[in-house]
Amino acid sequence: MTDDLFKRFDEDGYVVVEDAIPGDQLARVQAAFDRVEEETRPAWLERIAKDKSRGSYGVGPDAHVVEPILDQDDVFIDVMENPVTIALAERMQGPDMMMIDNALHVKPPGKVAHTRWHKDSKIWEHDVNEWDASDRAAWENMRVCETPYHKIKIFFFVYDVDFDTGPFSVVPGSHKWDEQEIPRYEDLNEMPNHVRITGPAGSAILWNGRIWHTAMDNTDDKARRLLLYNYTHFGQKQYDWCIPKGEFRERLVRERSPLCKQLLGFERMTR
Ligand SMILES: O=C(O)CCC(=O)C(=O)O
Repeated sequence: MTDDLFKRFDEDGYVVVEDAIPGDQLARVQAAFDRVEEETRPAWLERIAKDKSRGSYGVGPDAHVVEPILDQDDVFIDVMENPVTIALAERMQGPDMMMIDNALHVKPPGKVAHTRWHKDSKIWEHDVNEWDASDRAAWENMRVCETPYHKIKIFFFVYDVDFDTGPFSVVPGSHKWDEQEIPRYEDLNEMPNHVRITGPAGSAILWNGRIWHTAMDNTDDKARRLLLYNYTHFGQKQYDWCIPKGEFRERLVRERSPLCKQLLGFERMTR
């Protein structure tokens, strides 16, 4: 079962895991998400009244985005180190995973896609020669694919995402294609062989950052609500605004697990 999942992840460049967030935690995630969405909505509305441009993760008239999210509630840190998704991701990425950014993402009903078909990275693989001997040995013990991934993004469905809810969509297998240019389509649905990724609340999508992807128009009568986490390798660039600082950082250093501190980019955990 798991072997099949890793094979699909490697060949298709993405995989969906249902129930990644267990039921009791999902209720806490939803409560925290709803609160943050409510509290930040006035500022988002003010922004889009003045400025129609799109920023990071498509923030703008078609998407309400809050980043970073970790300092808004500790449950968002728990999701960053979700044991199910991290255990899967590190067997494709290696022992030195680190989070580089995170966001809360609301795509209100009736809004058009906040992005076009694109890929996030130029490369799909991590060069094992960039690791020291102990990381290379750890990789040999954990790996389930030939070549470690450079970047894995993990999106969590906070509420159900259906075909019409502007789902995150991909072209399976495109993460390994040589083409540098992605064809432009006015109608995003014209992309051949694309897949709209749907699922119930609590599901997670793990995907290689080089896969061709987009969001679709939200033609549903409900919002799409996701938590987004982006992981590369320890020591690589993190977005400064996503690095916890000051007293928040000190508390995390005192309270959180070695894995969490590695994912935050503070220090490598020992294995
Ligand atoms: O919101 C979406 O579904 C698209 C996300 C995206 O384009 C990205 O993470 O690079």
